[in-house]
Amino acid sequence: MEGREITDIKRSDGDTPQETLPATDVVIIGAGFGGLYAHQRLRQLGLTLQGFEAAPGVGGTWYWNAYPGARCDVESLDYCYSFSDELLEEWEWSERFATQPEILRYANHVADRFDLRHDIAFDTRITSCTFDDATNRWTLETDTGKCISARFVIAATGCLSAPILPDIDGIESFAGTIVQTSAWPHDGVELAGKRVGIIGTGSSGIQTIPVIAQSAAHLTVFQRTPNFSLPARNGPVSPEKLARVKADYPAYARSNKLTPAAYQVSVPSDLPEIWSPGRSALDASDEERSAIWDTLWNAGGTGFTYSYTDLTTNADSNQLVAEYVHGKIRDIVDDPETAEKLCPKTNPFGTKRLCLDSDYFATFNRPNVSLVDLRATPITRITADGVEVGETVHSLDVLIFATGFDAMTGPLLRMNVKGVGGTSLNEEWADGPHNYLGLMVAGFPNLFSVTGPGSPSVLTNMIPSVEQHIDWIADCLEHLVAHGLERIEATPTAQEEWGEEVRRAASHSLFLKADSWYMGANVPGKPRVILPYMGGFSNYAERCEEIARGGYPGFTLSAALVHEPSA
Ligand code: NA7
Repeated sequence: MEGREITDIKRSDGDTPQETLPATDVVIIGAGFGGLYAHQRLRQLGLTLQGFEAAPGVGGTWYWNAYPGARCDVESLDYCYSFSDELLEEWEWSERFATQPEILRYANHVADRFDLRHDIAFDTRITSCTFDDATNRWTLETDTGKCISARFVIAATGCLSAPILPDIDGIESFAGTIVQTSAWPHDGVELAGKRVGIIGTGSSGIQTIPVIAQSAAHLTVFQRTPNFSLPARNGPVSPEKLARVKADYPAYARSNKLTPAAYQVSVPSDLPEIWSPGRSALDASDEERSAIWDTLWNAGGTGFTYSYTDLTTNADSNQLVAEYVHGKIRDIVDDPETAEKLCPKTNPFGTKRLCLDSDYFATFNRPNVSLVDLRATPITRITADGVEVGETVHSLDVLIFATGFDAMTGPLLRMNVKGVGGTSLNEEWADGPHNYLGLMVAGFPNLFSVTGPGSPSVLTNMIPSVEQHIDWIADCLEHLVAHGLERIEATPTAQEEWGEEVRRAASHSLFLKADSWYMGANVPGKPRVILPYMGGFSNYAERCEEIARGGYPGFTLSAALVHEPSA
């Protein structure tokens, strides 16, 4: 079972009469941060636009993931658009790490302020995209029976928007309420006083577990793999940082784009003087490391990971930091057996998506929370009553799936994309994604993906990253229009070389050792390859710029129709 099956999704039944919408220059798929900015930016080019969005509203991932405790783990002052100085100045974030409702309000504010909704068809999912080589146009179909022809398609479909439900025996027989964190009902789920179970302890599980534990009668956490998590230490936005950033917000936001993660992590002022950037953890004494890690642990956020340069490239440094975090877990969790089960030992530190939490480990000290170790005994089946693990049935009223996504490739592969000669993207990517710069696939002209596989995307601050991609795509379209060009596509050679570059950039990383969604390892049968580009955002953005300035080497640009349309 996959996708958002348990929510009410309309599906084209084949009998639905197709309504043909007026042809457009550009179709923008998705109205998350990427799609919204695409509307704003492309509108200035004078092209006709038609957007489609599966959800009833804007926000993308922040629309769907409305589970209790959902929060961004990039600091809110950095997690914002930089295209408008006024927008930067007027929006006030209330917390250091913004909650999902606040981020969704921000997305809605942007949509209203820049009047971005009128070209978007909501509640509409794209079910197929087919390229016609004769006319250089894409035909897209929707689950509402609509059909549209477009010169260009921008897939702003998100990286974590294709949820997966595990194939567990008996799932449909559960008599209580089943809910996914990735499709959480906006009118809430009644959890107070209920026996709640949750499967999954990735970022979503780790964020929601402490909040749900506060109201559930009992919360049973079904854990297959423990995860590394750092304390967020959330709170109000720090007045010092606010003053520093607001002194010249546009300059601050622009400088985010000059960094490897599109994000400036601030070093706490009380960091011991012995710390200096650019060192290996192995060059520090035990005392130095502890002092530095204690300070960064107490400061909260992802600054901890910037303590030394080689935490995710050197196995010995990684072991040291893993042991440090295990020590913290053992300090926090009262029951030694539970603490041990919560210590991640199967994946190197920081190589699966590192989580930020608010009292996650301490939650296991509550009398109404229990941890079930699925590594010791896997789930046998789901029954009407609850979840059966070995011989034990855990009776539940509500069962929550926080079981992740078919990351990065899933959203594109679920759209039934067919390029030149009817070649399917699913076949082209059967052994993993192939593209140039994470932006275009050879054989799929005029189709751009936003923060897709092969781009830095999920390893960066996503809003600056989507802005960079959309700006590049907009400049490219402007170039095509200005030069009377009809079609752009990546060359197979450039695509192959980029694939090499993506592999090279990851080759020294311990990421390759982890069973993570970065590696496609969370989806049965998915090829095991590194999905994001690890060469750093600023280098990548510079490379994209250079290619645009140089007249798009690695792409074939055609002036007219490649083939005359048949009569
Ligand atoms: P993740 O990080 O992919 O986590 C999914 C969790 O679900 C993870 O703990 C999985 O265990 C668990 N899982 C998946 N299938 C099963 C089955 N069959 N049985 C038991 N447990 C299972 O997804 P999230 O939504 O938490 O986070 C995704 C990203 O969103 C996150 O990284 C942030 O970027 C925001 P496993 O580790 O596979 O053993």
